[in-house]
Amino acid sequence: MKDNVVGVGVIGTGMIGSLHAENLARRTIGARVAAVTDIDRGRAETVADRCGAKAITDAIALIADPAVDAVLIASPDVTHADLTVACIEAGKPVLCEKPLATTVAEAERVLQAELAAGRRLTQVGFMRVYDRTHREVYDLLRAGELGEALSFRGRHFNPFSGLKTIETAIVNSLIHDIHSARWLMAAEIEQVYAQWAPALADQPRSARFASIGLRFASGAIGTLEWSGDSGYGYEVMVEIVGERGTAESISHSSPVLRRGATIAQAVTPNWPERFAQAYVDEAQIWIDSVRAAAPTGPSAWDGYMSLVAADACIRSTETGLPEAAVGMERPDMY
Ligand code: ISE
Repeated sequence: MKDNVVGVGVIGTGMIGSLHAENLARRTIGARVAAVTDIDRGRAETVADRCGAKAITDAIALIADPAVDAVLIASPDVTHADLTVACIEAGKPVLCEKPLATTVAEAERVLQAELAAGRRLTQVGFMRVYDRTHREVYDLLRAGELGEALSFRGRHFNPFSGLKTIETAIVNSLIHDIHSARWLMAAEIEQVYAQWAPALADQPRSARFASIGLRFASGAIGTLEWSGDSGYGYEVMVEIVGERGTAESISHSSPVLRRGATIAQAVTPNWPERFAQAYVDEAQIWIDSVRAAAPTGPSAWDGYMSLVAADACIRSTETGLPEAAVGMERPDMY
């Protein structure tokens, strides 16, 4: 690290990768984008030019590059586990976009790599923990304002962004809500029951809407509601029912307009707008943790246990029954 400035290598310069690169280059103190790579070389060159970085053709070469002190992985989901393991083995801190992996076995391989390294190097991109409206609910819960948490409700409605299978909806999108549930309820998910409505009648594993029942190790229960085509924009909210009341996060911060016998409120179009500040805060907190060599935020364990619950959800869609979510013993390191 030169002059205590973290040189970050960004792998993947699609929507989320280029957003992270811009945040690291322009909105983060103590960081610079040293290198970027993408299988689309033109896209990598464009982002590299914008961020004053070099474009490297290969992800493994980027991880090994001496100018790269830490790595941000925003490449396709199936590449996350291998690239995270490569960062751990190179001894470089890594912020891996969710999901940590696409299977439990792959996520466990990342855990084993960190256990072999004897230290946490991985943070997983569950950026909702940095969203103000989620943190306000978290703080109320941890302050005991609601008493014991009895139930969790999560709503995650997306505008249409292409046909998704129920597996992709769970592993790529609902993985956020699974982590939010574990994080806010401070309890692992023990059992799930997944139901969904297909997007296309002739493609039964396509997903338009999903509803997932949860039971936590604490005995609390919950539901996750997901849409792949909301028809009105992007909405993410959580609601916790406690012994002494409920806490609901605010979904929309825009003004409520009353005019012509109508009440209206603008809805954020999609996740980059809804979580713009959360991504900036995630980058700054990650860079601060790298400079201090003090890992923070969602860990590889969170990535792994979220996948354990996601895998149970997929099994539930196959059996049509509630399924148990059972992970490995929690290592002391987490
Ligand atoms: C996307 O990858 C994200 O991470 C967004 O936060 C989520 O809302 C969206 O459904 C995912 O596809």
